[in-house]
Amino acid sequence: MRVTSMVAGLALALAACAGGEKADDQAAGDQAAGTETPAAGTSEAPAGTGATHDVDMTLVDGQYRFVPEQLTIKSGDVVRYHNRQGGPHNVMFFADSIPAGAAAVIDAGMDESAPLTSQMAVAQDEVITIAFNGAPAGRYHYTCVPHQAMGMNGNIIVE
Ligand SMILES: [Cu+2]
Repeated sequence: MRVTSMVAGLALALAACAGGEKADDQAAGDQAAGTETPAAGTSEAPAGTGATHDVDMTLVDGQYRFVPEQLTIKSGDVVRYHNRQGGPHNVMFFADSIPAGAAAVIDAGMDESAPLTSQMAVAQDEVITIAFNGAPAGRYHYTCVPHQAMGMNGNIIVE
């Protein structure tokens, strides 16, 4: 945990340096990282080492919501988000509302469209799978981008 935080801090410092020195290099670096991400996650659902949990993405009585809205899991568990009603939906974690070191875990455990942001679940019953392998304990606050303004938010608590 402590080492992970230090590494994350170092990465941030390096990123800041690169941005300050040469915009072209940073853009190239970002592009390279972007091509690596799908390869690391692959298009297959990431495998977890623990239990599997299910969360429904729904529209009930005019309210867009994740059900359950809060879910407690263990590091290594997998959460499957089902597009039940009112889609398309997705899952986007707030960078400032997840534990230190969690961003790398999410990046590795989810098929992303952008950092900390899942692909969009468009088809009925389409599933977004997130593996929390090596996830640090704490609260992971997230939203559904299309319905963020409507308060479609949720929390994963990693024990
Ligand atoms: Cu939604």
